[in-house]
Formats: sequence, structure tokens, C-alpha cells
Amino acid sequence: MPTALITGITGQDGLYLAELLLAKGYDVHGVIRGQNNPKRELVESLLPDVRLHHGDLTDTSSLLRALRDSAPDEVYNLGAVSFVAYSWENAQLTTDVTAKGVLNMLEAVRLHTGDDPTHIRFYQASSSEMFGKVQETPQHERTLLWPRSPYGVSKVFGHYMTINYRESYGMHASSGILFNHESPRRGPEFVTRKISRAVARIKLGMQDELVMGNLDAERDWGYAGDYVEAMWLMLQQEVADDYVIATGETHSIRDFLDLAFAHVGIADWTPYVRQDPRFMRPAEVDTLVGDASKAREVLGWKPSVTFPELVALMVEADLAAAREGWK
Ligand code: NDP
Ligand code: GDR
Repeated sequence: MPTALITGITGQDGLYLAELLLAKGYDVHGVIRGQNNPKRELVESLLPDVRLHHGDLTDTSSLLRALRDSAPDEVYNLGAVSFVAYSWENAQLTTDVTAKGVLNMLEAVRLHTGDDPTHIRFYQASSSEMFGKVQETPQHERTLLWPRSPYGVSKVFGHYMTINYRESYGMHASSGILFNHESPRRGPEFVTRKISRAVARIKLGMQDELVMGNLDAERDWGYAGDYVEAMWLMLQQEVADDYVIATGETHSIRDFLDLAFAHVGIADWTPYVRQDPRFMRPAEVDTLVGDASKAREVLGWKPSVTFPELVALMVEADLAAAREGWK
């Protein structure tokens, strides 16, 4: 039975990936940070077979301990300060975790594996935010990176450090350049979940307004369950490499609002939505759309959930959660 260690196991992707690997018969371990982490209970109730190890990406010795105690064949480095807006307010923390944390994990794996650095297969969660002010459309693996936030800059560091460890030490280290992917488990601070939650609550009379930032930004949105499958596929390849994972379609925030409100029978959402400069960013990533043809050809990966299906499943989940909260 293969063994996997996941950082960021309490996050959206960590939960889906752990479920996927358990279903494939893996022994799954996760790194959980902080004293009395409130999300520990969530992981333990959803995934009782996962073994948790205390650790933090800013503390290399804790990562070495987690590696020693789990003895993984595969390491998925998903841990990060991942909210772009927050990264301006906490640029140093973001750099420590999202940039330097990758180096710490790579170094821990290198030290742990000693003479045989290929012994562990490593996945780095890179991001379409690295394309930032896009230099070509659609974006692919060789598109010039131009990050627009402390988060994006940190991801570029982690991306190149992963490539560097592959080239320097022969590590089986792959980097997935994933475009936005969403689900009912998405944190409520991200725009899709903020909308799906508000739409459900407005429909049920529990909220009367949704306060938003830039409605013209465009994103290539997919379903998180599909994207964790791509992570796993990357580590099953003989040769480590980098892959863009995306749907190839882009939609604006307005498109998401249209479909989400329409799903609950509201044709005109303008009376409910207000824009506030508080949610505008110092530098915006205006539009992203990915070219995942390499992943399709080499990994045989393609997305299974369409944009309208994604919006519907998120609104439905939030309607159910809101009704549950009523009881
Ligand atoms: P989440 O924000 O849902 O999860 C982030 C995870 O990182 C949480 O488990 C969090 O733990 C953990 N974490 C934060 N700080 C530390 C730290 N100092 N040490 C160890 N772990 C830490 O992110 P997602 O699941 O959405 O994304 C997973 C990864 O993929 C992230 O690296 C993200 O940047 C990247 N990514 C995500 C995309 C997306 O669209 N979702 C697209 C491209 C890349 P805790 O619960 O304790 O806070
Ligand atoms: P993003 O996701 O920054 O793309 O990063 P987010 O959902 O936060 O923003 C997407 C776009 O929506 C605009 N927007 C708003 N965003 C939020 N959060 N709240 C609002 O009220 C709002 N109004 C408009 C934003 O300006 C932006 O243009 C996500 C994260 O998961 C990263 O970790 C990941 O790397 C990238 O996706 C790919």
C-alpha cells in the first residue's frame, strides 16, 4: 500500500485529495499546524483513517519529523497562505509560508531521503496567479510569469525552487500550475463561495445584500474534485514535469452572479449586489484562461464538471447548509 503525506490537509484540496488517495488504497498522512487547530475535528470526522502529524511549513524540523513518522512514497505540498487579497496585508507571512515553506519542504525531503532523492515523489501546488498580468492567451507551461501580488510572487519562488531541486538533485518533483478550482468546500472568503453562500441566504431571507469588489475580473474556474485527480496523475508519471490544469474557458464574476442568482429564480441581481472599494485589490489579475493540452495528452486528464454545473452544485450545497442551520 503506497503512503502519502499531505500538507494543507485541512484546506479544500487537502480534503478532496485525501479522499481520493484513501479510495485508491493509500495510507494517508497529513500535516496539521498550530495548537488546538479548530479544523482538526473536521478532518478527523470526515477522514477518520488519515493520520495527522503536527507541523508547520515555517518549521523544517517539524517537517522532517512528519516525514520520519509517516515514511511517505509521495508528498503533496498543498499548504500555503492562499488568499490573494490577504497576501498584501501580510506579505512577509505569505513569503515565509507560501514561498520559503516550499524550500523548507523540499529541503526536508532531500535530507530525509539521503542518498536516494528519487525515493519520494513530490508535488508542488503552483498557481495560475503566477501569470498575473498575462503575457499571452491562453496561458501554458512556457508562458512568461508576471505575478501581481505577494502571493503570486511567492508561488513563483516555490515553482522555480521545485524545478531547481528536480534539476539539481534529480528529485521526482512536479509542479501543477492549477487554475482556480472551486467546490462547496471552498473557503467563504473566495469569490465563488462568497457568492453561492450569499445567494442561498438571500433566497431564504437570511441576508439582503452582497458586497463585492471588481465584477469584471475573469477566471478559468473548474471543480476541485477533478483537479486533485490531476495532482495524483502527475506523481504516477515516470518522469517528473510541470503541467497546466485548467478548463480552457473563462468567465467573469458577473457571469457567476448571473448563473448563481438565476439558479434560485432571481433574474436581476443588481438590487442585491453593491460594490465597495474595500474588496478591490492594489493590483488586479484581470483575466486568466489556461491551455491544459499537455495534461490532456500526457496525463489523459480532462475536467468533468462544466461551469454551469459547478455554479449549480455550489448554490445547492449552500442552500442545504443554510436550511440545515435553520433547524
Ligand atoms: P486552502 O486555503 O483551502 O488551504 C490552505 C492550507 O494550507 C490549509 O490546510 C492551511 O492550514 C494550510 N497552511 C496555512 N499555513 C500553513 C503553515 N504555516 N504550515 C502548514 N500549513 C499551512 O487552499 P486550497 O486547498 O484551495 O489550495 C491548496 C493549495 O493549492 C494552496 O497551496 C493554494 O495556494 C494552491 N492553489 C489553489 C488553487 C485553488 O483554486 N484552490 C489554484 C492554484 C493553486 P490551516 O487550516 O491550519 O489554516
Ligand atoms: P483568486 O480568487 O484571487 O483568483 O485566487 P478569489 O476568488 O479570491 O478572487 C477571484 C477574483 O474575484 C474578484 N473579486 C472578489 N474576490 C473576493 N475574494 N471577494 C470579493 O468580494 C470579490 N469581488 C471581486 C477578485 O478581485 C479576483 O479578481 C484563488 C486562490 O485560491 C489562490 O490561492 C489560487 O492560487 C488562485 O485562485 C488560482
